[in-house]
Amino acid sequence: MDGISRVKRVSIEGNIAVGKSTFAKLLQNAGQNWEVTPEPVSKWQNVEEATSQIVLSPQQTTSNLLQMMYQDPKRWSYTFQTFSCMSRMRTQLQPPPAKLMQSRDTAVQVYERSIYSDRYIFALNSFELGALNSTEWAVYQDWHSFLVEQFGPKVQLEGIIYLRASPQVCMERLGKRGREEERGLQLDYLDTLHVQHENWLINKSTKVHFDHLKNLPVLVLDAGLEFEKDPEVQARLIKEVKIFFH
Ligand code: DGT
Repeated sequence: MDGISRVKRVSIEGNIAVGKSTFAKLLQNAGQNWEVTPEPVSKWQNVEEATSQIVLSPQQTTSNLLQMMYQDPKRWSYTFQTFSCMSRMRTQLQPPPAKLMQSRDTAVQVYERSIYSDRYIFALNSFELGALNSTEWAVYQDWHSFLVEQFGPKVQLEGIIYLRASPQVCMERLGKRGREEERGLQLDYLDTLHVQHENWLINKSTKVHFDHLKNLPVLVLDAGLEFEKDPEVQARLIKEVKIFFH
């Protein structure tokens, strides 16, 4: 087996503000054999800075696509999904760092979310809420399937960690962190995203289109626990992950 195929690729999934980044940092610190690639939220908050080809004229302001999407979902959700999925695709296509490939023990590359939650959580939800119309949803699915099929094993995962918490708990955490763009978010929206996560990862009732996703191991962790500041809870959760992906 070569170095790349020995590295397991795992994504952390869960509702907005459940604590994916916090948990990812814990995993990163849990050992040499774990590498985390954070989600590029800052790219969505400043599109031009993220795209090196674009030169701004002095009058032009930068685009905060996250904010635009929340302010006018019908106008901007499709654009948002193309950009978020493209940035996730880029992340998943990057080869793992050398230290993981040289590792003798199980090495794990961890992503915060994935091209699969882009589709089966957010794009699907946006379609069901009417923020993507049926044409946009069809076009999205067409290029998404095409890219996943073309890239094949390079963008496949070996597992998912689902940080599961009630939408109420996520709403509280969202309020505490106070991200400007999310100010107007309502509990209803987190409810719909919670249902999408449950349908995909627990009930398995979401219709997925890729064979490798159908039997993907999913580790469900109780993220309703206050793990951010409690070292005992952290140690317990990390142990569960290590046993699962041994
Ligand atoms: P964490 O670490 O669990 O607190 O996670 P967050 O909330 O920092 O990260 P995430 O991925 O749940 O979402 C970041 C923001 O971007 C949040 O306002 C939701 C939004 N977002 C992320 N991905 C998508 C997407 O594919 N579509 C849409 N419409 N919104 C997205």
